[in-house]
Amino acid sequence: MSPARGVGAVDHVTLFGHWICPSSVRVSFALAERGITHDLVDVPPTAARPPGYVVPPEFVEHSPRGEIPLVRIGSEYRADSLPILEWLEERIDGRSLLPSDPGERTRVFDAMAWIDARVFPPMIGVYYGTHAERIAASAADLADALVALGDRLGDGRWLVGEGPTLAEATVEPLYVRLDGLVRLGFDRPLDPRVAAHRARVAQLDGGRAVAWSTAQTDEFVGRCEAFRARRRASEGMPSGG
Ligand SMILES: N[C@@H](CCC(=O)N[C@@H](CS)C(=O)NCC(=O)O)C(=O)O
Repeated sequence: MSPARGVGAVDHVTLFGHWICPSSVRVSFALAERGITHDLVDVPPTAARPPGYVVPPEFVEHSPRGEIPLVRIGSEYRADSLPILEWLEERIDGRSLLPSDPGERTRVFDAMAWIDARVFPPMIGVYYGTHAERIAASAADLADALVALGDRLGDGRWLVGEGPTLAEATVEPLYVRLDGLVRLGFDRPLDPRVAAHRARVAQLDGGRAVAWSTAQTDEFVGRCEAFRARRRASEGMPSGG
């Protein structure tokens, strides 16, 4: 495999991650969008591991919380998606997802933190919600967050500045699972500015690299429905509850 621009042989990039994990998708998006050649070591989240799956010892040794994504560059490791995105920018030259203007860079980091704090919790609340009331409340919170995301976009094409940035990498995992979220109870209309942004991001190299097939959406929905059923059964709730 030939190294990407700016990456020396000793700085080869390896991602330990999995397509269903939103945090891994952020990193996969950025690697593809920046044209960084890398290896993928597929490490499914615990809940998605097939019987007999053996976690790679290198992952166990270097992942501080046992979470994907984990990235290795040369002999160094980093965990946690947002710090990984920043570290990749520092370490790997070439196509960047950070503007050169310091004020705009700050706006990108603010947008990333805002998406993580405001959009992701209700998104996770929808798909891990066990009971109808919790799912509906999360769907309402997610709809509000996506209107706020639309306000951030305004009539712009990108979240910050004139082109895609790490803010797009941060939000893309929501966009790839949105069809699945609708099937899992996100029954609110999508802000049209967000819908247009989603379509724009899907056209990027990064967006194409992490897009889900119908089979992947089906698997995501099936896993979440099975999780809900197991939870309800363990709580002794009726299955419709
Ligand atoms: N804050 C972390 C969250 C990472 C995370 O929650 N990863 C999940 C999978 S999406 C995980 O590895 N969970 C542990 C497990 O499945 O055992 C990040 O942004 O990278």
